Amino acid sequence: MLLAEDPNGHHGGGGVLDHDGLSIDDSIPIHPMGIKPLGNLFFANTPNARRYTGIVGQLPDEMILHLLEYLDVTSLRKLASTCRFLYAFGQLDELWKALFLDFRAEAVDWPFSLYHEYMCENDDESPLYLFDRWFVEKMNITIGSQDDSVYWPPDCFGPDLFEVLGTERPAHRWLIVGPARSGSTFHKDPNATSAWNAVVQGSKYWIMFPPSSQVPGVFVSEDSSEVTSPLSIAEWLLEFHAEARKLPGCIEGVCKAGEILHVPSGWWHLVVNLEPGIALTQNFVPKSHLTDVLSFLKNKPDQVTGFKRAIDSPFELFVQRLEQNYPELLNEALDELNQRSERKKRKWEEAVGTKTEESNGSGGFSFGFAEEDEEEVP
Ligand SMILES: O=C(O)CCC(=O)C(=O)O
Ligand SMILES: [Fe+2]
Repeated sequence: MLLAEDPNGHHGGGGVLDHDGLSIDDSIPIHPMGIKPLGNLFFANTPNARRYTGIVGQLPDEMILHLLEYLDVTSLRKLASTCRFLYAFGQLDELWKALFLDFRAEAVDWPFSLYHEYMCENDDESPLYLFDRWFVEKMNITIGSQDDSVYWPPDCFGPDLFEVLGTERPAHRWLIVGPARSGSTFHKDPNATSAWNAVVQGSKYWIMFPPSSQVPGVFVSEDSSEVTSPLSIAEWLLEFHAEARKLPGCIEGVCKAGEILHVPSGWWHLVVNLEPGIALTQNFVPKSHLTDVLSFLKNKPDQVTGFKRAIDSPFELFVQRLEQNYPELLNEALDELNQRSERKKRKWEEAVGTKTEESNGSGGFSFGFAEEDEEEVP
């Protein structure tokens, strides 16, 4: 990067016209900060801004950029104000994107009175959202079928098989409070669990897609361990909503106070509060998705979340508890798990050609699509 003064002292307009009547300045716009490609250095007779950077100027551009990645917002601002050359570096989107994304992931630990004040007064595009995982303990309330219970999980979902883990089950229930515009960006719920979400007050807009969908504007790493949804909810809605709602399998709607929404295992969802609201949510493992959960715990141990650190193998613990409480269900689910991995193995062998047409009798090479609730083949 060469940062030089524009020798003619102008920034577009009034330049030489070529024979099509187009100004050369129009076709190759001058960089707003006067930055020119490094090759120009050899012919430049204008001042090179690198000269005024002191010791930093001795480093190659790539290394300066790399060093700047280590700075926080304040240091980056200060350094960028020391000279024109560093100011230009300090404007780079990549640096700010990294700082901004960190900032967005920030959590605060506030008393409720302060959060309530914030909730009533903020105009933020993506307001802070309250997820309290310890509300039962803090409020000393009872949940379940006892007489003094304040609520009980809806019966229609059947037994929650993670209950066999008792106090060793991963985090599974939250009280959610937030102002209008707060919400949850696209995600799948943890450990292939299902969830229900009950609106107590307010209303929520939901948009959901089946597990194997590619949601526009949401980037998933090859092993699906990382989901990057770089836009805020409002930005996603402006940029991608129209396109996304045309996709097959898209489901959207509004849940009002007193209504409960079911999020089946593996479904993508984005949620936004249309007004200030309170909700309760619980993650659970229904019989119909036991195989998905066992498969997740077994095959993606590095992506398993919410278990206490002391639990070495959530998969083994779950299998052991199911053996004691639901032996038949466990056998069925383990059989299904074996069948799935056999199917994957066969598809792989067909794809890489280790099986001949004769031996597999399938007519040769074919790519299948993952069944809807089947784990994607990494
Ligand atoms: O109410 C919300 O923001 C949605 C929370 C959520 O993702 C869920 O219940 O699974
Ligand atoms: Fe969720």
